[in-house]
Amino acid sequence: MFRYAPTLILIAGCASSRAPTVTTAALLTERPADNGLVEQQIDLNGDEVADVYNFYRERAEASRLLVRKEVDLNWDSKIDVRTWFTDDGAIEKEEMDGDFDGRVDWVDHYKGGRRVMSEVDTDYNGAMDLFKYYENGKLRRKERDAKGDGRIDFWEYLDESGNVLRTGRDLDGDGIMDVRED
Ligand SMILES: [Ca+2]
Ligand SMILES: [Ca+2]
Ligand SMILES: [Ca+2]
Ligand SMILES: [Ca+2]
Repeated sequence: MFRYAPTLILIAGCASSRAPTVTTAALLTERPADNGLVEQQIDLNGDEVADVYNFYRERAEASRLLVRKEVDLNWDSKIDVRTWFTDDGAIEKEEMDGDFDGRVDWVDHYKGGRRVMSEVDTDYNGAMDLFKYYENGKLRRKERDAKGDGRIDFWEYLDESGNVLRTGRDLDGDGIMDVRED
């Protein structure tokens, strides 16, 4: 049997580029956290274990500011998505654990609320191996560390429509492009 806490709250601070999310949720606790932040623990599925953690900075002249949000998507008590926000409420960075093993395998970096770069661990071995660069929100360059030696060995450049313009490869493992195909 579920017990619902009387507090209904709006989960604020969604990225400006996304639709706002309104959820009925139970506020479990609110307490001081590190760095002078206030930590809010929220239960979404009624088991009285926190699934969302919001970290706020109090401000004297304005309403408090959401600086970080952490979400446990699969309710195993391990955080799967962490999102950081700038002072003007835009998303700054988001990291995800897509296979729920407790290790981050995707990081998105934003500037002015727009994604500029993504790091991906495509084989979930703990090392990022795909780097995607965006301009005006569009993917324009991919870099791959296919061999997993920490050096880029494959480059792909795309035009504004997403067509591949040219590719390049490093063959001898020094991280410098040896072959280029236009
Ligand atoms: Ca829960
Ligand atoms: Ca989890
Ligand atoms: Ca992972
Ligand atoms: Ca990897």
